Amino acid sequence: MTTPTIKLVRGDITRQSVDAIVNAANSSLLGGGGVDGAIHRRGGPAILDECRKLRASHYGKGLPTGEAVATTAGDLDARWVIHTVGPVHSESEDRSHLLASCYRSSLRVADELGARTVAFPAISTGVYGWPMDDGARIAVQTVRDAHTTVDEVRFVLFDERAYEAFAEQLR
Ligand code: AR6
Repeated sequence: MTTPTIKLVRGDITRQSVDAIVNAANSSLLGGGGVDGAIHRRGGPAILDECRKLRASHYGKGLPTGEAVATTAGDLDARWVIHTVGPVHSESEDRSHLLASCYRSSLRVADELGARTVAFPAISTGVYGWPMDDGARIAVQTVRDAHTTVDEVRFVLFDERAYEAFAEQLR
């Protein structure tokens, strides 16, 4: 157990070559827009097949917010996709612990799988409305504090603003 090396990459998470790609999913596990849509499109139907089976066997009520579960990565250049459900941002309630839990749970699943390199998107900062600076702070802090057998965590940021927000946290 150690703390992983953190790398920042600007680009598309579905183009990464890593052991595990983390998906910012929703609790249905049946796909959606954003990263989720991109992963299912490029990864092909094997991922959705396994998600459906997981729903039937374990998550009839959906995967709870902050938890994570792995499937095959289908046609992606990875061994696994780890699906996690970020919290929807709220002005009236502090849900930071749930966002931190996404990163922690995903790393725990990665440990169980034996994944050494893991790519994360900026969970909850798209459709789920989390402010980018705060999302970056929680992501970097949580990974820095993690005890894991993962060697490298790669944050894959889609645009310059996201990249800068994460870079600021590493300065
Ligand atoms: N690679 C890397 N980052 C990306 C990519 C990509 N290909 N595409 C988008 N992003 P989002 P959420 C960035 O909306 O906020 C889905 O419908 C994006 O710019 O994908 O957790 C699910 O099914 C943003 O910064 O995830 C859920 O219903 C970040 O990834 C819901 O959206 C996350 O944006 C989850 O919302």
